[in-house]
Amino acid sequence: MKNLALMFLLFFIVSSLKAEDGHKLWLRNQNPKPVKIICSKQSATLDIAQQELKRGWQGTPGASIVLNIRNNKSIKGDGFILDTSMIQANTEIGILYGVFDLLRRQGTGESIDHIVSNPSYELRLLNHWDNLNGTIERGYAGRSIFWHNGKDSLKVTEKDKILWQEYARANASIGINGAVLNNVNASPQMMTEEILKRVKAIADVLRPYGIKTYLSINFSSPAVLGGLKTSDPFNSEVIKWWEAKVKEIYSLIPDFGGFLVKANSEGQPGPQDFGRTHADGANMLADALEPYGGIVMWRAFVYSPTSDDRAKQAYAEFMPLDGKFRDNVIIQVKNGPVDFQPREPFNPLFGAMKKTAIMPELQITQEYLGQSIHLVFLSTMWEEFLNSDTYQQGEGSTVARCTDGSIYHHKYTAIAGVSNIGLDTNWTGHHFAQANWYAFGRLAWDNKLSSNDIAEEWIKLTFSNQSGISDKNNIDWQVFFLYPVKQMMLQSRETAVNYMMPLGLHHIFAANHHYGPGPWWGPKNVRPDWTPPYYHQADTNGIGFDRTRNGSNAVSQYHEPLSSQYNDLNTCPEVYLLWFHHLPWDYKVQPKADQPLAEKSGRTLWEAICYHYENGLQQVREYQKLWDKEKPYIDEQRFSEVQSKLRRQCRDAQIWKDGCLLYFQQFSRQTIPYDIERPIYNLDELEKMDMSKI
Ligand code: GCV
Repeated sequence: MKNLALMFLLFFIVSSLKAEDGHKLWLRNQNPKPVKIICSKQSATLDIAQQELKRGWQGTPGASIVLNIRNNKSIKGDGFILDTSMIQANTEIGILYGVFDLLRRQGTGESIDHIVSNPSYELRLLNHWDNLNGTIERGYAGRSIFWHNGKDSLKVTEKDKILWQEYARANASIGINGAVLNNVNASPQMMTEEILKRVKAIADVLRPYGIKTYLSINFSSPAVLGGLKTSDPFNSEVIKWWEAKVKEIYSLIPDFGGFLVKANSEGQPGPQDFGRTHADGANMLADALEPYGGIVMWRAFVYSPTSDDRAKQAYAEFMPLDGKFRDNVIIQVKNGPVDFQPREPFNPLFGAMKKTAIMPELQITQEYLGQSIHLVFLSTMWEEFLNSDTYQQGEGSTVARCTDGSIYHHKYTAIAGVSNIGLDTNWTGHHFAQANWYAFGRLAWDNKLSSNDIAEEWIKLTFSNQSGISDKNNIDWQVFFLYPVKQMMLQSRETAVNYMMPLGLHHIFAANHHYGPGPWWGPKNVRPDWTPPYYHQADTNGIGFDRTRNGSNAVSQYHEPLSSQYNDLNTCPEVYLLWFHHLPWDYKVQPKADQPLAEKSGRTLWEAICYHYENGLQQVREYQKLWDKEKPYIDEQRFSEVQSKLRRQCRDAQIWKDGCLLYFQQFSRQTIPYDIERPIYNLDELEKMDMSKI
């Protein structure tokens, strides 16, 4: 009888699951109820706010809600106050954010009782690494939604506009308020009149959703495009060229946000080409933008091929410039000192640059984390980063507090995420990669949110079949779908670290594409800091990069007590062991009671490495089993697409494990512990494999 009831319930659930392609993201607006809206003002943004309420209302049918723009001291910037029958904000966009938050709460079953919500960062931007020919650098979800190639590529079509509007809506729903439309490896062509006209068309669609448009610029545009003899930021003709260009941009886009600049990095031109500093270059552009309220986001992603340690360079180049930038310049710093690795300590510039505004740059697109194939929820990584204590102004000076205006008071606070979207129907290639877009927006709005809450919200909004989470049938859904899937998401980043680069290993990817393993890849004609052996330093004596005081001394860039903590093997967190230390293979990994991930007492480093790789692989296998069990709770299309990606992730995790263990074993000269499953690939076949196509 019990079985019959269960079968009936499953049949009911399955038959009510409509096919979904993921295009609607977390905004699925199922069965809205009628609502009365009272709003005394009219504008494009308020019209959208009202439409959204009608499209998604899940509260009492026929209830009334007042949209009230009235100043209130407890509301900051575009924040809002929510009550069951009123949304209050200082700005129109604040009302729209309030509407989306109210609908989100209705969808997840959270309370709506006098909520005051203010953004952590004033500027919350997506960076698109989209090229003018429609390709996307490190994009894994199809081509650009902004740029196409071929004839008529600049013609703005209805299809373009619909997509841009959907994009703007999704961003507004999570509080994102800026978009840089082109790659930081920027083409000078970006500044041509015809391209700027298309930028204007995009800006016009994004504007009512509160999204400002920004552009990446190429520092040598005055010479390459303007025909000047130089692009020296001190040259008066160059200064005039930029002033005229900025004027032209603002005549088309009056609320244009400003420029993002990658200068003197990975071959991009910059002020150092003319003997000037980053500050000289940034300030020249900042002066041109200042009369219009525009800003410059100047990236600190710099490293030269000759340095002894790439991880030290941003700090070395930028610290001496602290206090030399205009107040409309923000230094954009990647979370870690190397490059968006599966795990890095925070970049020591955070908190250290006190007289200059600093903004974190996170990577939503999974360049180094399995691209659009592996299921990796990045929120836990960003939470770990934001909560890292820099100690720069005493204990509790977390990266979040050093960048959001709590500790230092600069003109702007900002955060950016490198976008993972493209023309794929589901926007992000992998259905679960949508959660990373969502999580970035939520954390940019509130940097104290937990990944647990973000994951739970996202699952409810993205997969729940019934509206109104309080429905009693949902107990089954919560126990058998929500909680296990949430656990999988929360664990997934650690899993990827395990099967890719545990214990502080980093940048051991195969060449260029950064997908599969390539710890062996080190051709003589390639600059060493682009090859894995530079980072893992494995030899018969041991493995790891010595950044202690006896090594590159990168530890000195961190404030005490961190500097000594990282320097000392007894206190260095295990997760950063091989980031900061070069250790012998038989080093006994110390148990550290306060670390949840601590190794078992008495394991050698070699054994610990082996178990991490094995655990990573086994964890992905568990996800595969878990997902298969979720079939009754999810529509066929999304179920099978995720299932197929998980199969590939399992195979790739196996390749990572076999490749890394067999390669490092040549140096450790020790057996892989016998309770670990044996490799199924040979090292020589892996070394020959094209790791971008595994
Ligand atoms: C846009 C890494 C990536 C590059 C990227 C660069 C950057 O090196 O591999 O594709 O270029 O970072 O952030 O500028």
